[in-house]
Amino acid sequence: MSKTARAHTNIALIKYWGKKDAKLRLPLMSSLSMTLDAFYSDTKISDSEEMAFKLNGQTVSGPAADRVFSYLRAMQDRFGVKGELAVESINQVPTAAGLASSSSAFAAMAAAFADHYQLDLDRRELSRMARMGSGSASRSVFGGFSVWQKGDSDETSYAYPLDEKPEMDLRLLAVEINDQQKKISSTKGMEMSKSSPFYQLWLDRNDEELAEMEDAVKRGDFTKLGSLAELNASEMHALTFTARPGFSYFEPNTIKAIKLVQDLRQQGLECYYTIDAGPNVKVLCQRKNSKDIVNSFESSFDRVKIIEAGFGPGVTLLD
Ligand code: 2P0
Repeated sequence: MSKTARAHTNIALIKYWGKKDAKLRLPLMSSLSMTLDAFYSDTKISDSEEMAFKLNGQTVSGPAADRVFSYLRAMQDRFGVKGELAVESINQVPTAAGLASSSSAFAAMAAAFADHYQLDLDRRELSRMARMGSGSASRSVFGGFSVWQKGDSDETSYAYPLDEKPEMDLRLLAVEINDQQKKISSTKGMEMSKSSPFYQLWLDRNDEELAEMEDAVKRGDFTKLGSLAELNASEMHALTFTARPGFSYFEPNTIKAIKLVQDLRQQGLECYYTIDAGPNVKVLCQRKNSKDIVNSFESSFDRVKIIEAGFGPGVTLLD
């Protein structure tokens, strides 16, 4: 009897934004993330008469199902196993909240697949498998802080844990200011960004930014971690504005949230923003300030949903 695999989403503090190999999902840069406790995916795989995919109890068809099926076929080829499979997933991630649900989804899928076929895999192998489904999923195999080293081949591109049980006081406020589905997928946005005149600089800075972030994590230095994360996210979005043709994931309220974070910091409420491939803003802060920051957002925006998260665990099988 197959078990359900649970994986949590992660938020990149040093971001993955560019592929060297689209098929293998090999990145052009290493990335570092925080796995979150508040958002996760549960996935179970069982034998079936035909390939089937249910998400939150609803049968899925079309491109989303095709992506899952072609992933499963690729994994079957990889491990020399066969059969038709039914995938049942529950996503505890607000739809399009700007948190990559694909990170938890494919990490859980990889672990469920390994469990279904009783493959005895270590977490490095699971991370490589998850990477093939969605790049950021490679990092969700681990809890706390993890690093996805870019590597230069399928064998060498995987995530590893940096600190799975951090003692650092770090909270993330996921601020949902727009629940519309993003118009430009991450895969497409990454490709378009390569035309930015700053793209080479983005790649050249990766080693130094990663080393500095690792140092901030090791020393538990919130100020350094937050300011580096904010800078890295701003650099990523600068690529979208300066791509030819230019584009942006920002909405007017994204800018408003950025300015609010800057104002709060001026007022002594220390916080930093990071933003992924969508309009929503994630605020990094410490426990002592989270309530005041939430209150400021609620009084500055008409309709805003905020979910607070801390460190989450790596992928597990549920009993
Ligand atoms: C990240 N993002 O490091 C970056 C930052 C979004 C912005 O990884 O194309 O779903 O499936 O490998 O992992 C989101 O993209 O991309 C992402 P694919 P993925 O978290």
